[in-house]
Amino acid sequence: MKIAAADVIVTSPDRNFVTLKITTDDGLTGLGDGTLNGRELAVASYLRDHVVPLLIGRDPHRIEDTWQFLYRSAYWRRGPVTMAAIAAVDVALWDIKAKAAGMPLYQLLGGASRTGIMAYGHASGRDLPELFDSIRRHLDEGFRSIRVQTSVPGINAVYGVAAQPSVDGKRYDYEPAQRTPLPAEEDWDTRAYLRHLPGVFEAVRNEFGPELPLLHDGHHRMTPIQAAKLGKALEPYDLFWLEDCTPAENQEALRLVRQHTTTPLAIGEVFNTVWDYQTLIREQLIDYVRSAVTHTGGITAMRKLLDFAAQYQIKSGIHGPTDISPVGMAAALHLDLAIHNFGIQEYMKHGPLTNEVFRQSFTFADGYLHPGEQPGLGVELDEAAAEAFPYVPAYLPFNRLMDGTVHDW
Ligand code: KDG
Ligand code: MG
Repeated sequence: MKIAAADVIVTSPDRNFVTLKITTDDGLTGLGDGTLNGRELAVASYLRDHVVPLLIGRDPHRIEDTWQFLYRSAYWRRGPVTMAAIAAVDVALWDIKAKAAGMPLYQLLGGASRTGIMAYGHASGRDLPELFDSIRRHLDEGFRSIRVQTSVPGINAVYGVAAQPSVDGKRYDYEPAQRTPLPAEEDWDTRAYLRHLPGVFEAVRNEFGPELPLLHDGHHRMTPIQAAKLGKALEPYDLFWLEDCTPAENQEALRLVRQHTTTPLAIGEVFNTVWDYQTLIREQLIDYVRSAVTHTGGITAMRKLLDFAAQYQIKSGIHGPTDISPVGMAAALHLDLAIHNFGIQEYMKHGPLTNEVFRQSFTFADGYLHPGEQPGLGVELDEAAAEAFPYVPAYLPFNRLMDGTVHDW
């Protein structure tokens, strides 16, 4: 079997997505997700201009060889654009291999290690009543684990709060990339956030009881000592995890956080290789690996990363916001089902137009996702529908401290 064609499809139903479709001379097709929020066209060009010409004529079954070839022959290693492009190829080849075998992908990864994949949803509110309503709505939709984000008094716009106003007046729900010509500017005050958040979790525990798994995303905004203080303050509320408490590219910073708190820590949605985790995993400075299959070189690389983490009792918490396409989400679900050290899966539902373009076979019921039993990934791309939604420029926001200093968003 040979690769006969590889097409890069950029479509923007509810938001932008970059999809690679590989076709073999036998007529099999495979899909891979290369979406990088706010920088989509860089991956599309990397694929179209530099990777697609290298794929034609290759044996699609040689997945490891193709991965190593793309990683090493580029000379310029790592980085989100390169690793998203490699992920798109890798996942498309796994899709083809599983279709050729007539099996859902998780079977090729060793078969199911569990019957369902526990997923968490995103609840948020500008104040406690709105937050409680949002949590209740998520429970009604079947979620059994909930991420909690709230507005902070004195701050106009905070990451992850669905109902807060956007620059262009549209409601973006949990999608932070706004379709505006320039990135939206938000404000930030860490001390105000640290004062406010423990009270929110106290109120949520009082209302919903001790059992409900609760998560929170700090979105890279704290220094190590601030993160340590927050982790300690949240201990009475028994969080499932505190995510991205610092900009974690300084792995050593997590030693300080870890010394001070037993709140479990999750990190890595902006990471793209195992090297970003070396100290974090070896020194057991985190509890959950947050990388996306889409941004970390695909199934091949994520499997190795999660196997490395398993030796240190660190579990998966694969990134699954709406900027991961249904193709990337399906790849995550097959891996989640197969690995032993599964922790939890993030699940934000895509919009109705996205679901028209990407026909999916995964299911969600009573808190658990399942990738389904279709051969391959179980996602089909309706190319005619995709064509009806051309790319729309969109940017993630950024923020400034009260004195105007640019801060971590
Ligand atoms: O594109 C940025 C989003 O993927 C990110 O802000 C979402 O932090 C996020 C999360 O935990 O889902
Ligand atoms: Mg996050």
